[in-house]
Amino acid sequence: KHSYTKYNEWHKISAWIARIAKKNPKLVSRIHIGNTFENRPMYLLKVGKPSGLKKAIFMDCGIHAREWISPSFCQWFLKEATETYGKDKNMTDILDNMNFYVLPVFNIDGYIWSWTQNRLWRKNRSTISNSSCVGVDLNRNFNVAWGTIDASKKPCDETYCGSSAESEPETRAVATFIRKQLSSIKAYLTMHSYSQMILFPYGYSYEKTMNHEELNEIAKGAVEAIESLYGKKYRHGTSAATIYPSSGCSDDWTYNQGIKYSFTFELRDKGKHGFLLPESEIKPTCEEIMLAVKFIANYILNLT
Ligand code: 0X9
Ligand code: ZN
Ligand code: ZN
Repeated sequence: KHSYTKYNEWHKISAWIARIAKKNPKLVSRIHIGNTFENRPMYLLKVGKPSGLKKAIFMDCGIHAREWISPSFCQWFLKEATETYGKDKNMTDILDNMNFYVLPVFNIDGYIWSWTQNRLWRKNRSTISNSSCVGVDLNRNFNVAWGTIDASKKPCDETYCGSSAESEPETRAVATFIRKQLSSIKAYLTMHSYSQMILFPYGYSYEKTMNHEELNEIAKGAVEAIESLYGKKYRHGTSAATIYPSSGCSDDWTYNQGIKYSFTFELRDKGKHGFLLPESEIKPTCEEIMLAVKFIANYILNLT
């Protein structure tokens, strides 16, 4: 039986992805969107009751290898969706009226590396010609202000942005899928750790977006929902002003593609354990983040 309160190795997550789709055929399906640098298949889980034209929310986890709590949340989300659909009124409402596209692990090769070779690995595992260093920071590889701020052109750096925007197969797979589904995708959520924040565009500039006030209100509501459960305080604000400015990030790219509700979550904790968050904190973290995701889903649902 799949454990949602332990960190799972990739081979377990991969088997679970196949199983959860098979066990819930009326609610969950598996979509192949591409392959990683090391040629592993990347699957999205599409969650929602099938019906005609529906809004959708795209959510990814594990773009950075070492941020293990992030894939744990995507797994938890699927567990909650499949176990409470038809029982919990709000979850039923949400999944009757919209789809979620969930990518449980964005950076599979890096995730495996963080289990087997280097727990604090961040990047993917692509090899680079003329360099012995490995890996591109996938959250610097999107085609938005690419290679400008807090991004390195040096392959040995942690924030190496790649040889060009979307140079990496993982980035390309996600960007291609989102471009194809732009008419339905209303919100984009990307899960990171750590520091307890809900961030929104821009990250590559201190300018405010067109709907800055609205994004701020949504993020505020989401952090209040989080605090209501275990009292954990998350900060909210633009990426540039709240965490630090950076370029080539997925949330800014989706925003500029027209997905006006794009958020980056930085999950627990605030540095005591950092990336090495103990397994005892998986359940409470996932529970509080569920409230924030449902808050945003309800907001999107109520848009006319
Ligand atoms: O630097 C990042 O990629 C994210 N933080 S992390 O510690 N998980 O690496 C923050 C990205 C925030 N979004 C933008 N700057 N657009
Ligand atoms: Zn991250
Ligand atoms: Zn602790």
